[in-house]
Amino acid sequence: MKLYYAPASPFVRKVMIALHETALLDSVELLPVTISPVNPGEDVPAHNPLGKIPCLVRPNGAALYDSRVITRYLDSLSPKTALYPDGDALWDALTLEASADGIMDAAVTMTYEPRIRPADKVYQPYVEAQWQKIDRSLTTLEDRWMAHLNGPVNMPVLAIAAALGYIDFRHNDRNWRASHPLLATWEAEIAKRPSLAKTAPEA
Ligand SMILES: N[C@@H](CCC(=O)N[C@@H](CS)C(=O)NCC(=O)O)C(=O)O
Repeated sequence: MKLYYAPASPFVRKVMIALHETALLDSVELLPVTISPVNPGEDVPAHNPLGKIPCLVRPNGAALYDSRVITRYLDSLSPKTALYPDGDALWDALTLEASADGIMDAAVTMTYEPRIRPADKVYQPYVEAQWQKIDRSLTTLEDRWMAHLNGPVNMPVLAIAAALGYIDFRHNDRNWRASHPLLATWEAEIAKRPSLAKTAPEA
């Protein structure tokens, strides 16, 4: 299998976490790419018309995207691990993962906005609205999801940790820990897990 990859992408990190958790890292060739919404290059769109990573190319040449499809595929290849719960618990788990992905989407948009637009075209209220999405989500995690986060470690729980890691990596100036102490305490502990420690983005 081949994975179109960039170490700074939180969505790619989800896949890397899943590869560590399932012990499938050796079965994947990492293909580093540098892309952006205005410069997708040629390789990624040839497999994913959306031009986004992560994109996993299976041995038969068929591509899988997006991150939550790839993580579920990797889980299916590894019967000994359970990255997703069975039964009714699946729906909450998928909603938690959607929260992580939504936080990442907003945080990645905040990163792209000043990088891609000329300085005089950056629309700051749009950037602030992205942060509000994140801030509301972190509050909701503390209000409603701590039991899940402190329960069995599965892919959605790890995805939340990856989302917080990306905020630290790109938007540390927002100081999210000050207003979300429960999450801060939780994050400090789970960040020690090898699949997270080995995939942390480096400045
Ligand atoms: N929903 C997608 C989001 C993937 C995504 O936005 N990846 C970013 C990199 S962090 C990307 O490829 N951006 C290029 C673009 O938006 O065209 C997933 O879960 O994989």
